[in-house]
Amino acid sequence: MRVLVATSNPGKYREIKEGLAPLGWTLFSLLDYPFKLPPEEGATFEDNAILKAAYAARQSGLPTLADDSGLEVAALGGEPGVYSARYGNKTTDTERNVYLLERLKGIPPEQRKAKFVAVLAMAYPDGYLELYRGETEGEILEAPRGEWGFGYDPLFYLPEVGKTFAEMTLEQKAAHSHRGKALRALLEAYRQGTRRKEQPLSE
Ligand code: ITT
Repeated sequence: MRVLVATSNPGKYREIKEGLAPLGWTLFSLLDYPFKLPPEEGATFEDNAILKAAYAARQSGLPTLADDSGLEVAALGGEPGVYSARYGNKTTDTERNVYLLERLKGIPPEQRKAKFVAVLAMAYPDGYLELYRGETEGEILEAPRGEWGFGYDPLFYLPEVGKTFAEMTLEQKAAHSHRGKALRALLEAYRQGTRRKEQPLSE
């Protein structure tokens, strides 16, 4: 199957490409279909994932996978959530990490629980779509650790592994991450033939 992976985030694209490899699909990216994704106006990860996948499927005429994801920090009432990519109106990952650390200043380690969420939407040009969700719980450190990954990875610590996502290899991150879990749910659905066709898209 020929599938468009509609993300402008290279870190996400790399992880999705690795995760989908066992299916043997021919993947295309927004470099092959250079249009801009629509503004993310939804209130939930699901809404935004659908928005991106449905739009890109219509534009490209290909089955299209989009990912909407983010970090929910309990002590900040779930911030930055769906605003993770533009938290504090900052433009780079490093600035957003500094901003997050400022917001959590003075909050002790035991109150720095956080959750990463990823929702994958697979939209077909004929108007059907599927949703897959993955979540991973961890803690926000007081200073960044590690060089790999992207986004908030250097601050997101998994106590059971003793590493941040940025200290893990691509394979190790995939084994634990929100995106890895959502991708495995998709993989299983396609392998077992239990794909859920959720709902027709509205025009
Ligand atoms: P696309 O919409 O083009 O896919 P984006 O980066 O704008 O790219 P989102 O709107 O879904 O995507 O924002 C997700 C943000 O959440 C992302 O920019 C990171 O800051 C953060 N994020 C999501 N998954 C992450 C991960 O695995 N590691 C670190 N940060 C992550």
